[in-house]
Amino acid sequence: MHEFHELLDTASLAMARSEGFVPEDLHASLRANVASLRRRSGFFGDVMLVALAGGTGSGKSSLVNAIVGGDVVRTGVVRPTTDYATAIVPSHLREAVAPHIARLGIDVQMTVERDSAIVLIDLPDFDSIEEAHRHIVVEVLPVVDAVVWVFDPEKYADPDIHRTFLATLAPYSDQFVFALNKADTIGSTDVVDAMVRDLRRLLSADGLTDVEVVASSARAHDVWGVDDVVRSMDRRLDVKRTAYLKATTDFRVLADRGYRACLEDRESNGDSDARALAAATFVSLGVQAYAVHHSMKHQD
Ligand SMILES: Nc1nc2c(ncn2[C@@H]2O[C@H](COP(=O)(O)OP(=O)(O)OP(=O)(O)O)[C@@H](O)[C@H]2O)c(=O)[nH]1
Ligand SMILES: [Mg+2]
Repeated sequence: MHEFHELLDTASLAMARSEGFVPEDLHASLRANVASLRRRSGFFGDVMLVALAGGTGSGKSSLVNAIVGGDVVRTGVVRPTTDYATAIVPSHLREAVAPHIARLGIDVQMTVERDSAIVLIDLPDFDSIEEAHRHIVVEVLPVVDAVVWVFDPEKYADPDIHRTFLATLAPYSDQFVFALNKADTIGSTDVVDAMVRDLRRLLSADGLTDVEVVASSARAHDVWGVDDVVRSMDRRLDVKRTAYLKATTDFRVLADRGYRACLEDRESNGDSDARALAAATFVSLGVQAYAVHHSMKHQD
């Protein structure tokens, strides 16, 4: 897509022009985004990377197994069970995506016979006693195209999850699917429905718009609702568009940060033409990212 390549060029230009005016971590994010998107150019829009994220024991690994229909990743009663990010790659995609996934810091890749354009990524928990787990989640979330957030009835209202993760990710609402898993542990369907509504309300208070929450049970031998999770993924996460929507949202967020950083730098160091040019380039980046995002989102 021509406009998308122009957007990457503007991002590179913003990087070059803002050197010294914006914080190094902003530069690093821009650099990583551009490099990763250029690396993916051969299969961008044909493959979608979807992570499963959530608290310990919410059933992420069980849900992965239920979605792919096999015991692919380890599940367990001893918490936490999953120690590293694992990509579940349909075999026909392996050659194209394996090197890219390895460079994202996802060490383990499992191949499954599955006619799908989705690479699922089973993450460790983010509320672990193991700080390393949270670290992995924080590293991996920004590099995937979409996330299935897996909650359970006990912890779905945990303020840490809402405040630390979801409220900061409000611009990415379109990239998310929500499962209230372990719904089988609640005896009454009325109570499950009330919890689904309550979770939807909490997500909306986090600033996430148009969310869908689906109740599921991924318990071995009592699987239900997982088809609804998959349908929610199909409805919300179009393979052709999702990677573009995610990337353009990243650039909108980074352009906004870059522009603000330039203004702050002016407060401290006074006017300069070079900085004004950097600020203007961030504005261009934001406008271009918005235009590509809008046209992808509303394309038939
Ligand atoms: N009743 C019930 N049990 C479930 C469900 N999903 C998972 N479990 C059980 O809950 C325990 C934890 O499941 P996992 O799939 O390992 O959970 P996880 O989120 O991957 O856990 P971590 O890897 O530690 O973060 C296991 O004993 C599963 O069998 C569910 O929907 N209902
Ligand atoms: Mg797990």
